Amino acid sequence: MSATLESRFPAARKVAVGAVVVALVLGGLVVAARPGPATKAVPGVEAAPRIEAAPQVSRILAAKESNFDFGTVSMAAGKVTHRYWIKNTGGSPITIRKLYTSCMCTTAALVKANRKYDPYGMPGHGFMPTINASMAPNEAAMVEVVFDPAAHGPAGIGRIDRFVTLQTDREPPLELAFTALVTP
Ligand SMILES: [Cu+2]
Repeated sequence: MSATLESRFPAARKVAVGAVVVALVLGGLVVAARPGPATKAVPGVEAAPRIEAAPQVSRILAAKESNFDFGTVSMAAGKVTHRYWIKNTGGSPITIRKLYTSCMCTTAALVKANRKYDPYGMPGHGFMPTINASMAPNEAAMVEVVFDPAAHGPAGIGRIDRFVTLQTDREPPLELAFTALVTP
């Protein structure tokens, strides 16, 4: 585009560069001529409060770790697995209604009390199977996540971020995240 412009109008580029230089010089003069920033506090106006990090939400269904980094994952080496520990920290049972992932390259299964609830994938065409697994107070379980680095082919090379979501009958969904750097 610029090459075409230049060949048609050889002077166009020089004019554009000149305009930028003039703008910068004028801008610099304006800034230099301006009085320094007002540091005096305006009476009656308090400084904006510092924005603190969001408080930790105490969850009933809690994850021991909700972020995991696989590090470098090779497409040639095949699928990788990570297990997240989750626990019902409440005083009454909680039901995991749905379990799903953010992408077709990722599946997640719930493993608890020697039972494995199918690996679930990304919801497709509005269909999201119900898992309905109840967890007793203090009961722990594992969410077994399998990531296939080759699922996207060569287009999948690079840094990836994926999520696994658990919906319960009691509180906002629990999200488990992972990252990886996919190499050929
Ligand atoms: Cu994917």
